[in-house]
Amino acid sequence: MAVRFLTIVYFLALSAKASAQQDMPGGKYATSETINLYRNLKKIAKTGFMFGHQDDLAYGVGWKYENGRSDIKDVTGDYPAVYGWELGHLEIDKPHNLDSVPFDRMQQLIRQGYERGGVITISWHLNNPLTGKTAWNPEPGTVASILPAGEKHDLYKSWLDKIAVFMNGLRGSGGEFIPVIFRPFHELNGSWFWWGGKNCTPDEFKKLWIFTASYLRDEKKLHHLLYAYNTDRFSSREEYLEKYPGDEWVDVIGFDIYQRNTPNEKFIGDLDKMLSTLVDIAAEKNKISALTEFGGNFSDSTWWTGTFAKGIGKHKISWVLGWRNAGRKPGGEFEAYVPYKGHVSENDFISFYEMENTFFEKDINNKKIYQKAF
Ligand code: BMA
Repeated sequence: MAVRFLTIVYFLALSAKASAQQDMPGGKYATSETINLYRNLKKIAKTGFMFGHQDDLAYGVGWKYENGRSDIKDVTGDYPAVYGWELGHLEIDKPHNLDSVPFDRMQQLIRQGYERGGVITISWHLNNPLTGKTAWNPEPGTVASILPAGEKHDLYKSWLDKIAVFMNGLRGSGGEFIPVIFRPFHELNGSWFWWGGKNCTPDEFKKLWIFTASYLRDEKKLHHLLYAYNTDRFSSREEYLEKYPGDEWVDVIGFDIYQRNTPNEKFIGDLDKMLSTLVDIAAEKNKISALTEFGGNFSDSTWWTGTFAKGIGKHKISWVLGWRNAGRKPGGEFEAYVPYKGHVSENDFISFYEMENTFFEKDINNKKIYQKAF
């Protein structure tokens, strides 16, 4: 009896191992930290979601580059679990990104976040390679111009070479590569970026995506990247998948959502509906799902528990990323999405922090997410 029981346990263990072994990110030769991150991100979604913030360690409302400071930490006493960073203007050899974050400092802050066990995700508002203007210059024909045989293809490759240098510079204290969830060509169904919406065909977009991911993986030998495919608000599964480049080239699927003038009740419904579709697609394709960027009703003192947590509900997503706390910008506009000390929703954010299914650094620390037994 005992022998038979042990035999069954042995075969169960073997088959669990075999199926875990098959669950690999698209980057075929991914480093072990990257593979562990990929698998653990999926596990996390079963019990809750991690909270992330763009540029969290670089600046907040009313401060810049104070070592160890973070608006999230000022409010909760804890750091976020996910750190978002942005590479726009690396391609044009600027020493700092389009939001004035110096790239060398960014690398140090990425390392700090990683050493504390945080997850790193990077977006790229790259300039328009055809016109030399910004990412928001939706010149038709731009995507075609950078595909192989296009007039700007070599220029685009030289931009990817710079991305590779930056990514290669991301190492942990043991010399290992710091895994990065790379999120290029985001909000891909909107018309405001040159790669978005009707500014290119689905076929051109897919070719651009596959060229980019295969160039970074096979030519530049980057094996510590996971790829996030993401739209803005969408209204159907078909719309969401219109430009999906294929399972081999995508590890994470997500979308960005800003509440703007939408009333809370409607926003809860919108979020719930889109997350249902997203999570269904992720389950079908065995991908990680995430709310890759969000911004809510910032003047509502109970928005976190009263609206945001309700919209997320029980949907199985791995993380959410609040966009940057730029504060008062040079043009006079105020921009912030997560509470800072003294903000009206500070107390409600603490209640949100204390919810069982929201994970911050203390929930995922000691680099557990990069280890096998999570
Ligand atoms: C936008 C705003 C801009 C910023 C850009 C890229 O949504 O936050 O101020 O330059 O993202 O980070």
